[in-house]
Order: sequence, then structure tokens, then C-alpha cells
Amino acid sequence: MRTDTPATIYRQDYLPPSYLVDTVELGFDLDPARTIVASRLTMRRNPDSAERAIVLCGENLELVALRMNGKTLGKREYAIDDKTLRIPNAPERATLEIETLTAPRQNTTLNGLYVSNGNFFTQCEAEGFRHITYFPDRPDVMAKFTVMLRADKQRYPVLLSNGNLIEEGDLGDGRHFAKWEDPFKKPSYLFALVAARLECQEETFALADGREALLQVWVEEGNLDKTNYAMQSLKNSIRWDEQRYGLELDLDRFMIVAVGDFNMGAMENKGLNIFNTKYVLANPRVATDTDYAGIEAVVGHEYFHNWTGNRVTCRDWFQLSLKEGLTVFRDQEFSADMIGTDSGRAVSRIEQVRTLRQAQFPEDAGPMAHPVRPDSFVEINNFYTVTVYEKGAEVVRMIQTLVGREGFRKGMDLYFARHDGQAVECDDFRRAMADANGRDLAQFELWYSQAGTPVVRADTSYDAEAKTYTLTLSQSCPPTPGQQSKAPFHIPFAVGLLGANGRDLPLTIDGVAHGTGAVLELLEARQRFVFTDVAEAPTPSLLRDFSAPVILEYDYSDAELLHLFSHDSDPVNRWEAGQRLAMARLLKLTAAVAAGAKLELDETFINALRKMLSDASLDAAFREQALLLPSESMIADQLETVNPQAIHLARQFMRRTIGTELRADLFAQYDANQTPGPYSPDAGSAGRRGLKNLALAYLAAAPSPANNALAKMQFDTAGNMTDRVAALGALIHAEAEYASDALARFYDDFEHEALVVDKWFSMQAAAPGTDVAAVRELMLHPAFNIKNPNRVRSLVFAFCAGNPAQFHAADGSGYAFWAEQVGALDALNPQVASRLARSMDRWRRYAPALQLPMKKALQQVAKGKKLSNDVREVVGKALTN
Ligand code: B3K
Ligand code: ZN
Repeated sequence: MRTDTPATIYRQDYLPPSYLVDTVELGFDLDPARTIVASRLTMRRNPDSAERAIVLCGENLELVALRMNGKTLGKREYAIDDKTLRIPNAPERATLEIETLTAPRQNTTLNGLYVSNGNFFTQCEAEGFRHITYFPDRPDVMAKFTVMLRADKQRYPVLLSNGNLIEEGDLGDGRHFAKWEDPFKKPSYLFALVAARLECQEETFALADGREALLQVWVEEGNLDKTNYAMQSLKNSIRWDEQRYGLELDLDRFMIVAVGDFNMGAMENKGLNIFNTKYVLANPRVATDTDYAGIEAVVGHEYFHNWTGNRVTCRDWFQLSLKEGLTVFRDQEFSADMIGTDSGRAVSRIEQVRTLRQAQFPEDAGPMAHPVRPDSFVEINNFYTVTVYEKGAEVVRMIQTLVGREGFRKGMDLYFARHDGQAVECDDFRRAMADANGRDLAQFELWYSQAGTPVVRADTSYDAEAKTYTLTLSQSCPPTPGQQSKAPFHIPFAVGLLGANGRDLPLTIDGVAHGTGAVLELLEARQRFVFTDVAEAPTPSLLRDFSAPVILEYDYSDAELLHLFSHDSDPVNRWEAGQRLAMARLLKLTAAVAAGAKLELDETFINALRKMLSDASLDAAFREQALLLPSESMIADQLETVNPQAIHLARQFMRRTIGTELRADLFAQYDANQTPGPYSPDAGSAGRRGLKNLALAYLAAAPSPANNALAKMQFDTAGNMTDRVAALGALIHAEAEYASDALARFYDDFEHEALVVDKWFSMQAAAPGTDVAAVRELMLHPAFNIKNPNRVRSLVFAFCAGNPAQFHAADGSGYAFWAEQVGALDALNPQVASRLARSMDRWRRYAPALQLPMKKALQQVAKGKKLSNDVREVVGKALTN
């Protein structure tokens, strides 16, 4: 931490490393108070660099010894400050021996080497390794690692690091050792160690080439009944990558370790993935369908990084999306393939679109907006964003849309053929895709370099005489910080045309038949596409499957939307039509609330929902998606000036009206979608539970003794966590008399299950009746712990980011609370603090009466004396951009 103005780092300033590292030997004498790290680096001058000094990064380390080529370096032979160790005029080849001291127990940042529940863990991405030892801690320095771990045998019976275990034994003094060797060169951010008291589920797994690999899932004692699904997901991931991309596990051993204190979801360290417990531990008693899906996705994600990230890594951190966007795309495809049905694929696509709109579009329109490949940063940890991850995945998906699935596979093959073992740039990936397919993807580069969400405006006209239908597409992109004007993007734009009977019409453009679906390529600011032989005036189904991450503007009539909602053969657009119908009404209702006018909802809309709800020809999972309303923050994004309370009341009114008007239908679907028998997290069962529990939620929005009794009955008899939390949520939202008893019972039953206690906190934090005072009260609960990120996310984040109507209380109390918490967290864990800081990003869009106290709170945080670079960058940008 520093108090001066933090330095901005620019992508353009990239310089190759002065020295390369061939081998790293690390020795750890693990002690929570005082760990000694000995490192031996064999280095040689990089022919691509003009720099003659060895430059090593190191922070919060105590240097004990430093030798070069066997000789201790005198104080004048090197320079050291709080970030760097520099050895000028180093020889062509150098063997460095470095000894340092760190204090893992003191490390509350959960970055570098730290202690969680008495066990040792590491987190090195992006720049944690420099908190462990002096090293050229940058991803373009790849070296072979050998690691010797020494620790007390009783307290740390399990000693793990990357790669293969090559030796282990006793040291005689109550301590033992384990020596690990990673056969692959890797950057320092992929280093990991674990020294702990843990148990594992393990099995050997046959790989496609006939080898066998040992798979292990390590957890704390008492949790071996919750590792099956993670293990199954790991096996599915390995199989999937073999089959879909021809990529094999390249190690004899692959380990997943769960830890309760972790800053994010998981980490792809070579052969030793470290996971937040949230993405490992599951059984029907404690985990919901959503938790199961999260485990599958994250296990897949980290495993897929083994190729996209580890074998081919990033040249510098500006290229982060090279590995993250691609790996998110891969985990999305994996999850979709695991469901196995077409409608399952559509449901996962709908969920991806919702995430983009909920989180990425606002980021792209706010003060932290940045390109998928950023041009500058102050703190790289602030750029593990939905833009780099999810928009990055959309960019990869668009390439697949343009070159086709097989073409994409060819591009992947070429990418690995060219770059295996290298640290490369986003441009290298795009080039491999272009070259493998003979495609020009030059203009496509703008998706990596220009921030902001493009707006595509569609206009149509039908010429009944000529039987032509003209679609005119115009694109624009709003300015973002540092980028005033934008050049036109290369946009794959999928379309279909529906006839009056609801069927797709055949498409012909320029004499070429396109079947019933075409992918147009929009390259100019404005382009016209003429469909010929169009027998009747069609209803256009635009941007099918959400073929590009853009905002589509088209003046749909209600009749057209209802037609699409009933008939579109593209399920994503069928869903989209429903969202548009709902959004138009929610915006009207919000205005009516603010004006004190009467609130009304039309029969037509209600009937469309009724029809959808009961359409047994559609999967329950799809119907659930189609009946979910846009969230409060999505509504806010449509408004010039945001009034959070009005939005909340408008949406509540709609939910209550649905609960009242569709009461009988909701009860019928509640009954029709029961899942008797033992719990299974498969998509079919989860979909039925999802629809049933959505029915329950709508009924709870229109409380009545019978509705509340249903929720109570479900809570009392639930055989799995999905049904239990759904019932508890219904009771809380209905403000049912039984709610507080249920909450107390829930806590008593699951007091010892940390992940369930997180749910207990977050359900209360996000409840409409919870104000700041109630949150402060909950923070006094003995189970609250500000040092545990999961707990902080479940209470403080859930309130600040997930309960807008209360957070934005007129008296500004939410903002004062936010400022206080950002400050308190920053002193412990800057990465977590900085995430929380971002919940004020969009302050300029609120009504003036809220803007002022929001700005004050931001300014108050900004003037904090010991602010981290992480928080300083976020609040600084919020105030200036
Ligand atoms: N690569 C890690 C994220 C590291 C975040 C560092 N602040 C997890 C993932 O994307 O797989
Ligand atoms: Zn990742």
C-alpha cells in the first residue's frame, strides 16, 4: 500500500523481460509466523532485450541472503526498494540464490502465501508470487519449477504443489517433506502450494491415449460426503476436452483443493487447482441446483485453462481475455453440451445473455468501461471483470459464428500448433482463427480494442408488389473513457422471418438461398439487406441466439412481440420477446409509481404469460426463463434517471399481479412439476424444480393464507436445499408470520455448514424488508466474519449490490455504510474492498437527491490515507469518468 498517486501501466509500454529463467528450485520451511523461502534460479540474458540488469519483483518480503553464481552480493551490487530488486550489469548467465522471510499468518489479503483455518494456501495470479519470493513475476517468463516443502507432520500431513510428487519422507524432528516437480514450463502466477490437514476422494481415470491419471479432490475433514459432484464434473471435463477439441490431460495427476477463505471462485494452478469451497462442496442437503451448476462450470473452467491459459499463456496482463474469454466460452459450451438437449442449450444461452445485461452492459456504460483487451490499468486485479470474461467469451463466440464450428476447431488446432509453450497476445488467437479459415478478421479486432456496447438499430420495409423485404441495420457505439469515437464493428447478425402462421419463411438474399436462418455480416455504419421472394409481410426475428453482444433497437409492436413470444423457432428470441413485453410495462409502471398514478397491467400480457406457463410442449426450464422478469437493475439501466424505490414497487406490483391473476395456473404448475424420488441435479429435474419454485415465488408475491401455507409446507418437508431455500425465500418475501421461525430453524439446522450459513445471511441481506440497521445487526452475529470473503459477499455485497431499494435509502445511510465497509475491508483485503467499491459505479445516473450523498461517500473513501491502489483506482475513476 502506498499513499502517493499510483502509477498507470500502459499496454503500449510493453518491453520483453531482460532475463529469462530456465529453472526454479524452491524450498519452503513452512511456519505460520515465519516462513523461510529459499529460491535458486538459473537465468540467462534475453536476446530480445537491450536491458542489462536482472529485475526481480518482490513485495512485503524480508531479504535474508542473496548470492549470484555462488558469491554473496554486497549491498552495492544490487538495488532494492519496496517493489523491486535490481542487479545491474549481470553476467550472460546467472544462478541466483535468494532467501526471504514472510509471515503467512499475518497475510489477510489472501494473495501470495496465507493461512486459512490453520492450513497453508497460495494464490499467485496475477501478481501474488512476488509476495512469496523475488522473481521476474510476469507471465512471459516461463520456467520449470521444482518445489521442496517442509512442515510439521502432525499439523500439515498433506503437502502439495504443482506437477508430480517425486520424493517424500520424514525429517526426524517431527517435520516431514515432499518434493514436487512440474514437467512443464510455466509462469509464476501458476505456482501453488498447499500444506494442510485434509482428506481426499481419489480415483484413477483412463485418458483417451491409454494413460491413466490420478484425480483427487481435497477437502477439510467432515466434507468427504460433498466431493462427488466435483469429481464427476472433473471427469466430464477431461472427456469433453478430449472429444470436442482433441486436448488431453498432460499430467499423471490432477488435484482440486477446496479452501474456505478465497478471494474469487477458483484458480487454475498447473495440476493443483485451488477452489473456493463454494465451487466444490455439494450434496442435496446443502447445495442448490444453482450451486451444482456452478460447480460443473467452474471445475470445467479451471480444467480447460490447462490448455487455454497454461500451455498457451498471456504475454502480459493486458492479454488476460486471451485465456479468460476463451476459457469462459469453453466452459459455457461444456455446460451446454452436458445438458444435452436443444432447449437446454437455449436455456444456458439465455442465462449468458442475462448475465451480460445484468453486469457487463452496465460496466461498459460506466466509469470503469474498458476494452476486452484493456490499454491501461493501475491495479490488474481490478480487470478481472465481466468485460474481460463474459464479453471476451462473446467475442470468441462471434468468431465461431463467423467461421462455423468446424472452422473454429481448425483455428484452435492451428493456435496450439503455433503457440504451445508460449506466452502470446489476443491478436495471435485471432490470427490463428483467420489463417486456419482463410478469413479476414482485421476489422474484427475492434471488438478487442474498443470499449462500449454497440447499438444496432434495425429498420424494415416490405414491398408487397416486388415481394421484397428490406432490412436496414445501422450501428453506433457510445463514447467511453478515453475513447470518444468508435469505428464500425464487424457484427454477425443472425435473422429469421416469421410468417403469419408463425413458421419461418425461406430466406433469399442476392439470389442465394439461406434456408430459414441467415447470419448477416454488418461491417459498415449502415447497411441494407434485401430479401427477395418474400411472400407475405413478415415479423422479423432479429439478432437470433443473441449473435452479438449489442443493444438491438427495433420498434416492435406488441402484436409482433406476442407473435414471436408464441412462435419464434429461435428460443432465445422467443424469450427475448417476452422480456421486451415485460420491460415496456415495467417502465410504464415505474413512471406511474413516481407520478402517484394508478398501476395497471393489461390482460393481453397476463394471458401471454398464462399460455407460456402452461405450455406443456415446452421444457419447464425454458418456461421458467420466459416467466422471469428483468431485474431491478436491468430496469434501472433503461432509465435516464434512476429511482430505485419506484422501480422496486413497479416490479413488485407486476409480480403480485401475476401471483393474483395466474393463481390457479401457478398452483397447477406447482403440482405438475414436482420431482418425487431421490434428488438429482440433472437439468430436467432442476428445470422442473425451477418452474415449481418460480410458481411458489409468484404466489408469495401475492400473499394469502393458502399461499403462505404452501410455502410453509414446502419448507417443513423439503428433501433438498433447492426446495428449502425457495420456500424460505417465499416466506421472507411474503413477510409471512412463520418467516422468522423458519429463519431460526434454518440456522440451527445448518449452523455448521459454512456455505449454508452464507445463504442464510444473503437471503436476509437481499430481502425487501432489510434496511441498513438490520444489516448492521446481522454483522454483530457471531457467525459474521469480515475476514472471510464468502461471508462478506453474502451479507455486505448482497445488501449493497443486491438490495437497491434499501441500499439507496433516501437518508443516505446505505452510502455511509458502504464507505465504512470499503474502508474496513481495504485495511484487510484490498481485492475484496475494491469489488465492493464498484457498487457505486453508476452514481451519476441517480436522482439528484441521491447523487449528492453518493458522491460524498465516494469522496470520503477516496481521501482515505492508507488506501490501496485497488480501491483508489475504482473510486478515482468513478469520480472522474
Ligand atoms: N484465473 C483466476 C482468477 C485470478 C484472479 C486474480 N485476482 C480464476 C479463473 O479465471 O479461472
Ligand atoms: Zn479463468
